[in-house]
Amino acid sequence: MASIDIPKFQTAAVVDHSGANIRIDHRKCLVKLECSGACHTDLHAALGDWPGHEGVGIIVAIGNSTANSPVKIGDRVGIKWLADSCLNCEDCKKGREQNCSKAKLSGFTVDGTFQEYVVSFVNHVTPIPEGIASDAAASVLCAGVTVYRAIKYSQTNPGDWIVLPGAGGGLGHLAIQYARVRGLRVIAVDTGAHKKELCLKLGADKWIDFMECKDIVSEIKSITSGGAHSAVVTSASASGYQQAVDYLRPGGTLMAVGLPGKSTLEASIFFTVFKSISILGSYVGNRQDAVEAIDIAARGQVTVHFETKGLKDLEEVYEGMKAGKIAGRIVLDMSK
Ligand code: 8ID
Ligand code: ZN
Repeated sequence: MASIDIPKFQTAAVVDHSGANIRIDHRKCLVKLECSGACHTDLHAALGDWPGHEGVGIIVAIGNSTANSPVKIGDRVGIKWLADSCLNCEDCKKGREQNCSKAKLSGFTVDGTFQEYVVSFVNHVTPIPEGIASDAAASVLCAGVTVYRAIKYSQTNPGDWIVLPGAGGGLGHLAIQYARVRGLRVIAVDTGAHKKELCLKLGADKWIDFMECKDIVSEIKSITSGGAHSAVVTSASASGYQQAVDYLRPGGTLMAVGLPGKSTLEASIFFTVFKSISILGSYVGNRQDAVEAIDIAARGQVTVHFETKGLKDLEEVYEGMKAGKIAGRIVLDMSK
């Protein structure tokens, strides 16, 4: 294994690392993390020892047998939820690497990015282009990739209306911007003055406060003259899904992204059929989605709105997330 400057001990969230020698074999690399975004999925999942899946850092060691590695020591790379996949199964070959039955998931089935060093996989780390700072890139790796892909497959065309329940959150505030890049008109749905200001600043055409608006369906139908073309739901609660089929126009698409774990999707079967509605699920993204999402951000067309905290502040970040107080994202600085 080739390597540079690897200390014996490191700081990690949740549990202390024993400082054992790190073995890096075939297909793996060791990344010294600079920062990591905190995603609501980390809170939903909160059982992994080292959660975190929006990391950016520098490769400091690489397995010996990776002569054909697409990355090298010194490269700046991103670590996403999908840490690795087999690349040979039907799902991988069809470009749904995230559905690979051998997929390894950062912070869930393999250690994640809330630590100083993480072992990752040379074929799946995302090269970070120049022109974007590491802290600004971090949340593109999950929040950005996820909404970029969901919007890409939302069956919308420039000028169409897209509704974004959860628009003021980590995923949602990036969804507003990726939707604008595709020429869509955006109705942002979330709550509170702070999120309203953020959504409108980022280019939402209309704002609806779901706590204040008495009739979201008529409001959306009136704004869009008959219904929205698509809804990409990134709310962390089931309530964000409730009226979506009702406010979509015929032929509209509901993209399910937010993951309130145990909830079921309530939709009128009659109107889903009668209005020819498509209901689709969208789960993170593949390697190419990650490259495309990060390139758009590096060109300055999408900007993560974030506040920086230290790794030690993780508990407080989770509290803020539970209370719905975080507009945009929190990015953890691994050196703090
Ligand atoms: O691959 C995926 N599908 C994927 C990837 C990453 C994250 C899915 N997720 C899931 C997360 O697990 C979580 O369930 O997407 C959801 C949103 O993640 P996030 O953006 O990281 O969470 P956040 O920053 O807390 O934002 C959620 C927003 O939803 C709003 C909240 O106010 C918050 O701004 N919201 C809620 I809760 N209920 C709402 C409602 N009824 C609502 N907005 C509109 N209407
Ligand atoms: Zn995530």
